[in-house]
Amino acid sequence: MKYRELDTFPEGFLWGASTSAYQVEGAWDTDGKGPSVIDANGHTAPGISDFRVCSDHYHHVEEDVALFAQMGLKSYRFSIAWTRIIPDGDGLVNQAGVDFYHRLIDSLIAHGIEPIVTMYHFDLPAALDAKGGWENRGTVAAFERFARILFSEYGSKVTYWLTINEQNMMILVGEAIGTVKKGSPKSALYQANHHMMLAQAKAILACHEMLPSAKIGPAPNIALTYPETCDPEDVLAADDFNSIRNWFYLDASVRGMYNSVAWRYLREIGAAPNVEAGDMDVLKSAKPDFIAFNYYASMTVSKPAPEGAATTDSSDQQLVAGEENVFLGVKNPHLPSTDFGWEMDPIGFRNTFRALWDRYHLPLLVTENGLGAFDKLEDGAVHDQYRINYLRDHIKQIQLAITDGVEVLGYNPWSAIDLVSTHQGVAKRYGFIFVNRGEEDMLDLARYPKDSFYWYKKVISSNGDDLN
Ligand code: BGP
Repeated sequence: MKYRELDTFPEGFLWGASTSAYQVEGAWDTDGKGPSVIDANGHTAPGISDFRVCSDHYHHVEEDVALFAQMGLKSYRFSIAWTRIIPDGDGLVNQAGVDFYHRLIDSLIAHGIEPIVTMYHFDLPAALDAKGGWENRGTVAAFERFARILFSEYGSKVTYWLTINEQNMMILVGEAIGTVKKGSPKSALYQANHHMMLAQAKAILACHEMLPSAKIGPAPNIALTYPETCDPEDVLAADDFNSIRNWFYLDASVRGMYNSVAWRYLREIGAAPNVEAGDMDVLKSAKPDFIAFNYYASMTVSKPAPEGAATTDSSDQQLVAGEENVFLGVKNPHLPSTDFGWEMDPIGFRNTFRALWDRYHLPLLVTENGLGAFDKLEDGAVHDQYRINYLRDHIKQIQLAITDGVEVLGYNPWSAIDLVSTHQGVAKRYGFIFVNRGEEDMLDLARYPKDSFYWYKKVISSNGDDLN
């Protein structure tokens, strides 16, 4: 539908930006921090940066927050490294780690920036992993304890809480992002998923009990799936993939029930988890206040390949290959791709907003969206017009979604500052601020605002009116 006039962005819209602890902080073993699965897996290929130094945000925190304030950010979405707070995941609390996030949060508040805290973004403590990780039901209690510590430490300063970042990607493509061991069987992954669902529910309940005015929600990666054609079999395959990739996670988080199509799929592949008596009551009783979601692009699938034809699992958050008897990932011929092969679909953003709103009727908070590109520093500047175009096209679609009647709380694109990508090093940059380092050569780690920084500043100060 085309409108003659668009609604404006609401007052108090959270124009922000995002990062995660393990990708931006560095200082991987500083001040008592324990190793996470990412540190322990040494998740990196030759010539690709590891996560030991990243953007060294840990040692540049005041400078970085001052730059965020200069950009005019109203919110900053970051994650807390579980291993800074509790180095082995369930033992003693590390005061230096606790103090670091107090410093960060205080500095944000002093600059008028709303902190949005992700409690867990891919970096499970390695010591818990050694005891079975999320497959071990004991990790649920460890997470609840960690959550309660965060609420009592930071609850008086933080209103917006996100439980688990991209739980769906950890299950579907965990090998690519380094959160699970190679060759983990699907039955183990989906058991881990059930435990994460319980852990999230317990955190939501604890948040509501301890902090009555705080707001908490899940933060999956949600991307609407299109059928390749109007062949009913393609439409069915798209519906199946939407259930398996998107609704399975949100139906459990919001409605406290497992999506029936996804559940049947799990039984079909022998991966339905063991659900103990009372588990579903816990899921049902925990009600999120909003849905946070990360969106990069839509997906497109067709009916599954004929029997015997080669299909592989998804190889990346955005590259979907296919699964025997279920669907086949295909390229969408209508969409351009980034330098890294991720399709770009701003209209798919609006489609995704509408689908989420229709299904759940909860306020929506965008916690990631952005363009990974090979940026070049030239005479102290980075001319990233391609990123401005990408962000502008997506912001226009948010305004259309708002006009459609969707309640949108804010937009926090990835990433506030350059950081290390999940599996493609520092060459794949997303930030508004350039960090001067290479894959293995740390250079001087100096910060340079990119053209997109100045453009976004105008967008924010005009509350989305000035997108040019
Ligand atoms: C999301 C993750 C982020 C992030 C982003 C970009 O899936 O939540 O941690 O890195 O995608 O992905 P990548 O770094 O692989 O380019």
